[in-house]
Amino acid sequence: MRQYLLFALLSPMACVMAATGQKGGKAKQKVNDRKLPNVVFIYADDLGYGDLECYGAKNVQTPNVNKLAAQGIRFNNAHATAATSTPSRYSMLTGEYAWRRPGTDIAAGNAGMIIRPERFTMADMFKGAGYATAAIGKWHLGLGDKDGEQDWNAPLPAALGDLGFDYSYIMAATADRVPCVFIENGKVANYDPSAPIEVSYRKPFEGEPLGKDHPELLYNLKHSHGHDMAIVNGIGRIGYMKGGGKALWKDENIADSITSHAIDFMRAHKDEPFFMYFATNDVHVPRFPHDRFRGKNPMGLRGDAIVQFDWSVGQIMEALDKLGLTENTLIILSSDNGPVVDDGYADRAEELLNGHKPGGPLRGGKYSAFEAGTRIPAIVRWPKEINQPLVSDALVSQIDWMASLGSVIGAKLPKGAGPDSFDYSATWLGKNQTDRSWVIEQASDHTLSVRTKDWKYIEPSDGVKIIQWGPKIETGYLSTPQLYDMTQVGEQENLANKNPEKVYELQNILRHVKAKHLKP
Ligand code: NG6
Ligand code: CA
Repeated sequence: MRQYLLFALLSPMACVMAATGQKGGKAKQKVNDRKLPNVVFIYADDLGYGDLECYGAKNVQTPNVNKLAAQGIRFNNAHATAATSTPSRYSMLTGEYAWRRPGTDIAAGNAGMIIRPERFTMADMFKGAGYATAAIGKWHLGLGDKDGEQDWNAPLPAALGDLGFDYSYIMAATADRVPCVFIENGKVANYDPSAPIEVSYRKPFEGEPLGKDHPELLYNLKHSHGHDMAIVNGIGRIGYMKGGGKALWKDENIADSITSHAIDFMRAHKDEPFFMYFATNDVHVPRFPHDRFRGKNPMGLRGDAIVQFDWSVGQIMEALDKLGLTENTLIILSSDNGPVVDDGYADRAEELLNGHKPGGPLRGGKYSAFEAGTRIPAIVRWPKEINQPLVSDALVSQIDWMASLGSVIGAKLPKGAGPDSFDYSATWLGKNQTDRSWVIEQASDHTLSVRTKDWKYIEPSDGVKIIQWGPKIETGYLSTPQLYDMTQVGEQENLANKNPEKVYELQNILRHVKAKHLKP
């Protein structure tokens, strides 16, 4: 994104650097005296509002996340923009609501790049301000120019470098989708020339056994719905795949692998400001954590995956400590969407909950228009600036990270960049508890909701009431308007008929947001 370097050169921080003769932000200043903080996103997958001990989880210990929360701001009313991964991540990284863009729903592993190279992203913003940038872990926003036309045996023509990430070590989509290999800077990591890779989401490859025909080969995990195509590491996947050889991942090593790459990146860039988007596979399906976590938690594999996530968080924190970077590193820990229990594998997550509520007291779950779909845990720690730990009740949305962090680092965004993102940095840093006037939430069938501090309006939808393909989740879809009093937990009583003025008011907000990039 060369055109944006100009903006970097014009940004206040870049001017300071130019004046002091520092090149590209590679300041030799002491880290803690530096103006620009390192920024680390720890982005969990499908981790629910009730899944962490510091959010009230009872059957699982998350000491590292607890510690992070105790040293920073823990948000009680934070929202992702969508109830599934691809649109949620698209919105967060571009500052534009995904529902404005066709083609931003749950992506296949061979989807072409969904954020197009010309688009200004959060990573471009950091890069432009002199940061070293990295994306590590789950990507799920497509790779290469076109759907289904990647040659996985050669460098991909369009990859994360075009979106502002200097370094990337990613899974193309999700762990339950082929290709089951890591991609490092646009090339398959550990590429095995003796096993060329082919991927299709249309037809199986001759001679490759499929999960649906060969349950005996599913030695690590069996599916409960879907996930019966390619078999990799004794687990059925979505999509067909051939080859890979020694490049194929082992699910039990994914957390170790991405965590060690994250630590290597931070170490390599300890003397300059860095932005690291660290997106874990935990706690998405297939849940198959490392042996040292497996079988330890009373909730089974889903609990083990939460513990493994907490371990990754602890490793990042410890590495920052060792590198002397803790003080001036801003960490944001959050999740891309709400929780799901059975999402397609027979991991006994449902039976073993033992009273644990992944969505806490909230109604619905992943995919859903109800609150548990998009209300997520969110913790911010930045010891240099946040010296008063706080539990914040402010209404906040991940859509604002771009503008808020841009304001923190003094970045100038080009015209039209991050059009739906607004500066709520004071709220995100706990300087005040100013609520966003409203947040917009997108359910998996694109039903939109408008949530204010006290009210929520869900627009009419013809979708089914309960998800039909497996997880027993209430979608929150209804063919007539719904209005809930959010001072009451659980979205129980639809007040739309009793309070038509409020319905009208929230409908009006939605109408205006749909029409233009309305400031909240
Ligand atoms: C669904 C998958 C589910 C999960 C989800 C995406 C089936 C039956 N279900 O289609 O397992 O992969 O897509 O999850 O295949 S997300 O968190 O990445 O959005
Ligand atoms: Ca997700």
